[in-house]
Amino acid sequence: MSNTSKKRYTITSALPYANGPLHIGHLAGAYIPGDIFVRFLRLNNKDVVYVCGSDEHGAAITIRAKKEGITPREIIDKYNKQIKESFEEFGISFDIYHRTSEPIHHQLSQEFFLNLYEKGEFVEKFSEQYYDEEYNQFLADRYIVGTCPNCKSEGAYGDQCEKCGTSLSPTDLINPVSTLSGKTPILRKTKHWYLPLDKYQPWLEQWLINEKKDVLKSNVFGQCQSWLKSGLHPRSMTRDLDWGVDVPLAEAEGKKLYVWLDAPIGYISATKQWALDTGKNWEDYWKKQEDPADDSCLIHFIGKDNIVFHCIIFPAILHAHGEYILPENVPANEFLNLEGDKLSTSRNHAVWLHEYLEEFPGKQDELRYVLTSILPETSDAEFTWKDFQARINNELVAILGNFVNRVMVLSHKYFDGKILMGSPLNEVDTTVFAELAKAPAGIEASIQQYRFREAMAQFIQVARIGNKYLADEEPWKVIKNDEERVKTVLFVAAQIVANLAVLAQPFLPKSATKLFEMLNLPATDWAQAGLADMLTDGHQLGEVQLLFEKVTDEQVAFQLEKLEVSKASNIAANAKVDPIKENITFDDFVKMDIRVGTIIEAEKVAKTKKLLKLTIDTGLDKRTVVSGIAEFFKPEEIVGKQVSILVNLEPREIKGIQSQGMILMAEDADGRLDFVNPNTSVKAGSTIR
Ligand code: B3M
Ligand code: ZN
Repeated sequence: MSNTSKKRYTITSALPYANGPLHIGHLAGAYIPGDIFVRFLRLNNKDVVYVCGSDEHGAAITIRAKKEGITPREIIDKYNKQIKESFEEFGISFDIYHRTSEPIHHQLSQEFFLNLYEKGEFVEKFSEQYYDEEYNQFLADRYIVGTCPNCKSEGAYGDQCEKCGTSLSPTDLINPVSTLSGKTPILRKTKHWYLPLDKYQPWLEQWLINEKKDVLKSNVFGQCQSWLKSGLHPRSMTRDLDWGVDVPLAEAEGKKLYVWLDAPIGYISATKQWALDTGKNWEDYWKKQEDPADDSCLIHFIGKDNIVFHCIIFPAILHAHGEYILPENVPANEFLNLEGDKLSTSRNHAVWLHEYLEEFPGKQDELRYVLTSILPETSDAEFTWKDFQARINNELVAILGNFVNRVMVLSHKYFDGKILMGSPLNEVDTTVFAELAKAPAGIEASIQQYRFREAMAQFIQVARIGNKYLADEEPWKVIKNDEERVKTVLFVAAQIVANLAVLAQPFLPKSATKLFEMLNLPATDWAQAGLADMLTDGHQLGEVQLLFEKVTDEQVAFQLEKLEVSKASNIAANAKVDPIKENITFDDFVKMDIRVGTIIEAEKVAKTKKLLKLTIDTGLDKRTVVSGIAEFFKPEEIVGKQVSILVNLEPREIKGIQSQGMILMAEDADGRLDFVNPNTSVKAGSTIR
């Protein structure tokens, strides 16, 4: 049975952490694919619920709150709102966008935990965990960083090294440091409840390797296989944290559920809330039915970093519970890179959706188009602004937009916007109709295999057929001597436009709506696609609307500049500053005699790169100082400049020259030097203190 022939569907896209805005990598990972799939199902009149929501627990939230100096509650409220708006803007058509901070979710997560607890599924274990004595807190997951034992890179988190992808425990880290206090933590005993993944390993192998081998995408299957190969270990389902869902046990006071236990349950609680709101039965979408053929088809759209949680841990939880269906598929995408570099929130190397919406107002479909065309379906992919421009200008504008516009404009010009059947169809026309009839099945097959890039390419191919048809038939020339033929050409061309409207719906929802408006046709379902008579003889078209506009070179340059600016400010922010030196007494300080002097001569010291020989009028005398500033200043530039000079430094010989004193310079982390001089001209010899 194909994955789109089931009766009922439960479709999820990963719950984004409400700890920051969304960028194009999010859209390309889990949301555009999910949305295309769901829109396709709905167009085929399937019973589907598409759920998502904010993931509002875990260290991701509390650490962000600390960084912004506000409470976790303020963080999740702020970002939940922003994320939700971005999804709405881009037409990601969730039936509900929920939040894991909602009571209904806390309750369901606790029920799940208790269900497993009462069945004796958890293994209870005391262990030594890192503890920050200054903050009185255990350090789970992202609260601790250190050197990765695998790749030796610094800054690996307590749960994962982002450099090499290895999954870690805090105690694996070399030189662990608390991200709260920056200090080395101590070990302290604590009790936790572990999910015995090792116990479920045989079952997981049977399910994943035997049943799902030909169902999962190869990148997903490969990851599962390697997890299973290296052997599963018990994983703690509780944490010593003060933010999250309370562990519902008296002896676990102050402990919270592991965020990766509660977050996927968020899919279920979201469905529950949606069912309450719409009068549906949530269990139809999540629980095993009497007849397994009636089970809902559960599909998780995610990014590759979430594969283990959706293919191994959550299924193990659902299996241990027993009443729930398992995912039919987990079509995870790989990562999207940006201009040759990883997308990064912390380095601000990203295209943020809320900024895109401001800078490209009304251009949501354009981004959907480009991202769908480059989705990282089987390997990492790359977004560049040049490519963005090229795809929009050369494909959306030049092919799709241009074709539709010509059909609309010519029909209005020649026949007042009426679609008329003129002379009988000829062979060219019937060939075009035959091609049109084939298109939906091809697109459908690609969507069923989660090959959305391919599906999109086939969609734009239909517009190509239309463009070529018009170019070959040249109605603007034929009109001079054969009006009846022109009627037919535009009749055929308008049927192609109508097909494009139907086929555009899963991919480009805003444009599809515009197309239907232009055609003066109600939106139709997928079954209409491929038909040659969507518009009847005499049909009146609507007004011409602009579908797409070209992206200008200036817009591209602006975006590239923005990325450069954040790169530069990162370099500045990452630059190390020297640590503060040991305290000195006031007496130490006043021992230094610093004056304002004026450079009256400057020349390079022969055979050196860095040294300048300066003659300085100190107000007391004229003296020679050798200074290492030649890489930054030319002698002629600095004559006449006022400087601060330490005049009572013991004279030193440098390259055979007696240097009497030292001029004070500011030096940044990259070793760049600049003068420390008075703001206005002051008398030489003035004391600096
Ligand atoms: N919030 C991780 C992420 O955003 C996590 C997904 C949860 S899905 C249940 O990558
Ligand atoms: Zn590593």
